[in-house]
Amino acid sequence: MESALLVDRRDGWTMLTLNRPDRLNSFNEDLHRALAAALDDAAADAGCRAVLLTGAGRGFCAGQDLSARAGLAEAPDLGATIDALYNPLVRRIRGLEKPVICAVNGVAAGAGANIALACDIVLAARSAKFIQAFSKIGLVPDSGGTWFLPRVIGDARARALMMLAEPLTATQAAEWGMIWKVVEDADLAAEAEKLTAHLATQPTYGLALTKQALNASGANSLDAQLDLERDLQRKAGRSPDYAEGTKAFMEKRTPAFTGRPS
Ligand code: T3D
Repeated sequence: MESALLVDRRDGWTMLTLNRPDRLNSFNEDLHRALAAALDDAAADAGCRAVLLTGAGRGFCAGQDLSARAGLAEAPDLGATIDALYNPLVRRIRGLEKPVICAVNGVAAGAGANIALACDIVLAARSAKFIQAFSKIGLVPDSGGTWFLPRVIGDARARALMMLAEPLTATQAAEWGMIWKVVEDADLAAEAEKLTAHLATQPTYGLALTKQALNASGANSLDAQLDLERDLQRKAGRSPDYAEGTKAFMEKRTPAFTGRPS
């Protein structure tokens, strides 16, 4: 049987492909476990300096695999799966000390849409759509959606998307600031790989500190954030990449970053 997740280690970065195309890459437990293990491997591997997440086939991810949920004799405890699988996934992506790029190659629905939003930089194919599908089956948006979406597109738009479950085109998502960029379908894979390969040559430690600052900003006052920036900048200033970056600037050459903290 083919693996639910394809892991492709490239030069300095790793591509993770959700691989259940006939179920639009919806999540079952196998896929959750494989993705968690692959993200942990990427975290532990100093040679991996960026991660690209995408989907196989015509969809990115349709959220939870509903075939495991329909027709059950007893109501399932969905809080338990959120606790055990979805919340740890979002925390892994946000907490990974390297950039996570998401290439949304097709429809992203339910948790699939919100997992894309948890990534650091989101590119989407022109034909892709984002659907907060939860209300269609009586559920609440999860995987951080109610946290991410009002922050990135505003409360009014987030509420309507979540209550109506209408598809949002990739073009509109980019216009609303929900994602970084829309790319023509035929160009998505190459563009996402190029971007990830570029990020893998950048000052990984500094990017991890940047990610830490951005992750904290949603809950911090300006004062607290200024203090955090000071503390993180102190750490960045002691990194070899900062020494290399300033030296290369003065020598008018491209810096050769190692990505290491020391
Ligand atoms: O349960 C918990 O643990 C709690 C956590 C919940 C997190 C969640 O994500 S809840 C939300 C779950 N997701 C959805 O409600 C989305 C369901 N899917 C759709 O609404 C539609 O498939 C799409 C709008 C995403 C795409 O529509 P379309 O017309 O392009 O494709 P399709 O024909 O509906 O789907 C293609 C196939 O994929 C189809 O199978 P078939 O008929 O060819 O054998 C369809 O059943 C299957 N599929 C799509 N989404 C899912 C799925 N199978 C299982 N689970 C799915 N989520």
